[in-house]
Amino acid sequence: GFRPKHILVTGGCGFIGANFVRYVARNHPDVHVTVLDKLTYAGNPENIAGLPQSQVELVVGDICDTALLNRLVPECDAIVHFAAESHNDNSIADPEPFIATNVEGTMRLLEAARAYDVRFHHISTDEVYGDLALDDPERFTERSPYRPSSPYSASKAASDHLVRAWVRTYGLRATISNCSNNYGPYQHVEKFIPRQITSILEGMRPKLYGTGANVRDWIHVDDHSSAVWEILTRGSIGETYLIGADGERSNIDVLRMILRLMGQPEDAFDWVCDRPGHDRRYAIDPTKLRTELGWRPAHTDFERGMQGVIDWYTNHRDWWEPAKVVTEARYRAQDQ
Ligand code: NAD
Ligand code: TDX
Repeated sequence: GFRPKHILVTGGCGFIGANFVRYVARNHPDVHVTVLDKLTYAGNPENIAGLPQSQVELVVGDICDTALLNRLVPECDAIVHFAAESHNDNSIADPEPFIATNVEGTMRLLEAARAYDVRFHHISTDEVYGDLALDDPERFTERSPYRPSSPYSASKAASDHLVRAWVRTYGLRATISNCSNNYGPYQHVEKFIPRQITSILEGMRPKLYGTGANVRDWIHVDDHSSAVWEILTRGSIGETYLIGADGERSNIDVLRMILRLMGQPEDAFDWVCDRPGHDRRYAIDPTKLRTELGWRPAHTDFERGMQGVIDWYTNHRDWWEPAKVVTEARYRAQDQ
């Protein structure tokens, strides 16, 4: 296996990146971490606060900044690339930053990794495969065709293709993982689960898009982190691994669970207009990751995981209240 000593984590002040940095600090105290994050609306240095300063260092900057990459990348033996514009609704309102960060930014990082011969792991999403019908018996596999629906998922698909091209053409030592929907602490309040929990805590009614029949395949963010660590250290170069934990649920079922756990009537929400092009269903077949690398999720009780997330948002109002005001104003302007 590959034993990294110093990793560069892009987007390490966002939801999944920060949880990954915390995972590494907890489980691999010998690994040094440099976080490179632009601190967009989605990035918050609080997300990695309290970690040992001797282990984790934050550099505020843009992954598109070649001069900065030429300074940071030679010091590392691996890049784990989480930085992205990540929200579908934002990409529908304004696609431009998605191309700049997700496509151009990934290209800049790949060029730096190539120049300094650094191991690269690319974090991607199951959304690159488009959607499945609600009653389709199939799930996504590593062989599913690319068929992205939104500007966000198209930009992530583009970034995956760039990584594959750099592997094939330049021999870059890279791997890709495409994960399903994550839940856990530090997730931005624009996303489905934190939006609904924080709305209830604020005395506002949750908002369900369309019919609520859309299905997402939920995985706890710590299980995503453990899978990424296995792929980074034991995955085969040039390979793609799908990450999922058999967590398919319809949106309306998830919302009713949240309402019930928070002591509300199960119909105490509003139906709002649907997301344009709304993907119906995502579902991951994680067989390759399980058989090749022996990975297993630790969080298999979704209701228990959800209770943990509700408790976290209940106890971290100072963390989310400023973003809540801004986010709901943005949604109101879109009638969502
Ligand atoms: P997020 O929006 O919470 O965090 C993104 C982070 O990237 C922020 O800290 C932001 O400041 C930073 N960033 C954005 N543009 C940057 C730039 N140009 N330079 C440097 N930093 C920049 O996103 P997330 O939900 O944590 O997602 C992280 C990654 O995981 C993304 O690549 C996303 O596509 C992927 N992913 C997310 C999910 C999910 O359920 N959230 C599922 C599968 C894959
Ligand atoms: O208020 C809402 N009401 C609602 O019904 C919001 C914010 C969302 N939804 C629906 C839309 C989706 O069907 O809930 C589902 C989940 O929505 P999001 O949290 O926006 O996630 P999704 O669009 O599925 O994308 C997420 O998973 C894949 C991440 O944001 C992506 O970064 C990741 O690639």
